Amino acid sequence: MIGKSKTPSRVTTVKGACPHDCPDTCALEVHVSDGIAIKVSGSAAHAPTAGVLCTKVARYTERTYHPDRLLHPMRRIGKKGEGRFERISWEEAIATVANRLAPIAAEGAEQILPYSYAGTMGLVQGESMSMRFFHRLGASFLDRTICASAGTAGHEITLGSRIGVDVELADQAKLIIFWGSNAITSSVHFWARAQEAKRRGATLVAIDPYRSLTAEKCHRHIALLPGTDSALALGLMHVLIRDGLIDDDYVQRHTLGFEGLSERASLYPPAKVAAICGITPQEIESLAQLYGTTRPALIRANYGMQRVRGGGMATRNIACLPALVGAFRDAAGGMFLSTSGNFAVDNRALERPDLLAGRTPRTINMSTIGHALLDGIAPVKALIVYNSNPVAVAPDSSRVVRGFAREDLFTVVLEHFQTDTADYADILLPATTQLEHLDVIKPYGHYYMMANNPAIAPLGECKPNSEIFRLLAKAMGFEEPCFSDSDETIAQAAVAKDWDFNAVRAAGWQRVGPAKDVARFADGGFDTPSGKVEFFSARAQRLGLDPLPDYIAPQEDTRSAAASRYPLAMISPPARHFLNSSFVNVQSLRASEGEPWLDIHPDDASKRQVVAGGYVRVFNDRGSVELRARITDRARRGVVVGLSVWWKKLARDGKNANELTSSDTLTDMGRAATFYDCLVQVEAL
Ligand SMILES: Nc1nc2c(c(=O)[nH]1)N[C@H]1C(S)=C(S)[C@@H](COP(=O)(O)OP(=O)(O)OC[C@H]3O[C@@H](n4cnc5c(=O)[nH]c(N)nc54)[C@H](O)[C@@H]3O)O[C@H]1N2
Ligand SMILES: Nc1nc2c(c(=O)[nH]1)N[C@H]1C(S)=C(S)[C@@H](COP(=O)(O)OP(=O)(O)OC[C@H]3O[C@@H](n4cnc5c(=O)[nH]c(N)nc54)[C@H](O)[C@@H]3O)O[C@H]1N2
Ligand code: SF4
Ligand SMILES: [Mo]
Repeated sequence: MIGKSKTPSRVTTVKGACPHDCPDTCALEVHVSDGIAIKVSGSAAHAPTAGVLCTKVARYTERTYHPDRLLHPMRRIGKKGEGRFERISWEEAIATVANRLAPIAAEGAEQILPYSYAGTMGLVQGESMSMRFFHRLGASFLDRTICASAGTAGHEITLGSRIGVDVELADQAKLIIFWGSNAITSSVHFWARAQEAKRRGATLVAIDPYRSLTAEKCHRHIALLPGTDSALALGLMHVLIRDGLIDDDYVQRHTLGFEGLSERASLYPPAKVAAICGITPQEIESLAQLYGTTRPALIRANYGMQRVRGGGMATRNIACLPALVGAFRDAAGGMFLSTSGNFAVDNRALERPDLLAGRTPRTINMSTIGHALLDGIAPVKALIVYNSNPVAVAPDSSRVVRGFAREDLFTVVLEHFQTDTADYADILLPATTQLEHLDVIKPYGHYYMMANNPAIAPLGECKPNSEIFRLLAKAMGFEEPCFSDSDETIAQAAVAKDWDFNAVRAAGWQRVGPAKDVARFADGGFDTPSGKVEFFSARAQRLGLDPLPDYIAPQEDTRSAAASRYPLAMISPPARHFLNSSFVNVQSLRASEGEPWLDIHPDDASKRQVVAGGYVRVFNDRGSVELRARITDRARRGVVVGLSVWWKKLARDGKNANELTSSDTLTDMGRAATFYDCLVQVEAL
């Protein structure tokens, strides 16, 4: 060996795709040396990614090789919630789960409930083998409402499916309205395009109760009260119609129900709307002027305005605006909530609902999981959680915890880490991360189907979700051939029939949808029942909803009687360095966020003797949480802000903002959670 120098190992690059619940779905380049991922970077060749990743995923190796990664199956030995486990083998883990599920299934399979969301947006590691397994069992359906279902419903009854503006054109817009969207945090690649638009002279406007990172960089910021967006949209319509700023030709040819809309909007003059929203009439007048006279005008709505009782209606009203002014005539103008409507994924092939064999199990709403576990008419006896951390993220957390703590509930959790939810597992199963498994991802912020190649071998004894459900299916004696499908076969079933998944995999992505620069709705062609923008919606009427846009006040209104006890409206939107509750346990990212803060306006703070940096108790009838006060006019008067979603166990009092949020009120459409419809009181500690 003497004299021989060690040859530097070769670094290879593997094409991947970010799995997180983020509109940007970046193309990743995973740099691998000696079987170790040494760096993750963004692909320069993928136009939406443009060579840049957010700070979270740029640190992906820190998360992947985190010393706390779960590496072996485990069985609980402590009390539920205590977090004490012992290592077991895969054989024992799978046999234990199968042996516990079999008698429950024999008695009534609906007593088994999957609980999952978008921890990974991968179609293979998401709802494919897992749903085949649950369909074959006849388990309860899960209504996946925790995020976007209210906005989706409001968009659908107005414009049809969500085919948002191509992000690659956003730099051509002359006006961009960020409506309930903190793009710097939650869609940084859209923000990069908006900045380019700004450099080219575009005006940026933010509509947000909080001076978010995005709002502070916009030319204008309208800081309305939470849950009042539907009124603001009606106020804008009022002025647009009154001042003749509408595109008559577009309205006549491509919309339905203008007269009704016009009548409704006449009931919302600026003075009235200003009082509802807690803003000035002038702000409404001048935004309407700007919107009615600037083209291309793009509304970048995100989901911030739909987490309140009237969240469906808010989205619906906002979606009416581009039709009124003819903004859809421009490729860079219109509405951008999501682009997921572009992609035709064959969910039947993935999930195989035929395995239900005629059964129609009950549906349980994930946003009311606490109620389902505690007071469901028929009990939930087994819960299988994957791709989600409900003990931290679901509303009305003390109820959720009481449900998860039930001694007679059998809980299985598939995870990367021992999360707040994992602490309640009977059996805890270690799952692979995106660097370790194959997948294909349907994005919701651009026009490319994305493929992910495994870059490294699974760590420890980790297995992909798909493989875990394959093993469970086998142990339960399910013999249908689909339970033997490989991940490659599932991925091929997910993408368009005329594509070769292997080719997509080699390229990393495949663009779908219209050619660039095409104004998709310039000549109408919406996929609503009438093919038009439906100001009047018969579908809404059939659902028992108002067929026309209207204002629905928040359930917990700052002007209601309840506000005498709980006068502050609390919102808990995403923190920049976390992704929901993912990444909270990554030390460097948690350090960037500091600790669980409460942003409070100086006037609201001084009324309560709250001092900067002091701890406060935030409470309502549902619970309380201790946060550290940050006195700042980023929070408007009457609104407090606790950026989220913290791991409870990493907070000083073992709690997070969801102690305060409600599961008693759901949204007007889509049965979604009302995270930002939440009155509280604050006291100094
Ligand atoms: N870094 C990071 N990125 C994320 C996430 C994350 O947790 N962290 N989460 C991902 C997920 S799952 C989703 S769904 C999206 C989230 O996307 P959104 O839910 O749209 O979240 P944000 O983009 O942060 O925008 C929310 C903004 O809406 C504001 N807001 C709150 N209430 C109201 C209201 O009543 N009206 C209006 N107009 N604004 C309101 C908040 O103050 C906040 O600034 O982002 C995704 N991207
Ligand atoms: N107060 C408040 N609460 C909120 C929100 C808010 O704004 N405020 N936002 C809500 C929204 S928009 C959403 S979408 C939900 C999100 O809530 P969740 O969907 O629960 O998202 P995360 O908190 O990111 O948890 C995802 C978990 O999945 C795990 N995971 C990731 N990939 C895999 C995999 O391949 N296999 C397995 N087995 N596990 C994996 C991660 O480790 C992580 O613990 O939270 C909601 N909760
Ligand atoms: S979280 Fe979003 S911005 Fe960050 S790498 Fe993933 S897709 Fe890109
Ligand atoms: Mo979400």
